[in-house]
Amino acid sequence: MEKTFVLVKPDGVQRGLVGEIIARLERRGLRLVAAKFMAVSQELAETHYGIHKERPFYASLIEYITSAPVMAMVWEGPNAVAAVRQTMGATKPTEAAPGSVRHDFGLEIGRNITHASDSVENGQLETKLWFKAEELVTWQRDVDRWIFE
Ligand code: IDP
Ligand code: MG
Repeated sequence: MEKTFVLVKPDGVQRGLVGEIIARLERRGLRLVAAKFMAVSQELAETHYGIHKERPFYASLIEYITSAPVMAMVWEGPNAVAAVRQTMGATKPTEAAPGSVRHDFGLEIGRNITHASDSVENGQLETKLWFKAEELVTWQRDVDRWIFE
């Protein structure tokens, strides 16, 4: 089953949106695999956002993601990567589709509430970076056959 890595970023946690975001992913039919409420170290932040190291917003991005706790999660389902990116919406809240998390709760790109992996490969890499293998739960939901074809 395809897996993807999701973060409720510090602004989402501070604004009390953890439950709202989990509810949206559950309602979509995705299945929770792992979750961890945690502070983000400088080192973890820099590894996670290593790809953006040369970008002008890198320093503020690291400051943002380490500024308060985050809710780190892994979700799975058919096309989980694309489905979660769609539920979160485009990076820039003013370009995010109405009904998406970033549209419904956000205004600024630097306060866009969530992170979600952008490919299956990055989903695997990010899951490995944030979670130990034994923290991932393999399970069946009774409703799975009504959601997964
Ligand atoms: P994504 O989170 O939708 O995958 P990325 O392009 O991978 O977007 O950028 C990672 C994060 O960096 C964004 O979610 C956002 O928080 C921040 N970011 C991206 N571009 C900018 C910018 O131009 N200014 C400030 N922050 C930015
Ligand atoms: Mg990204």
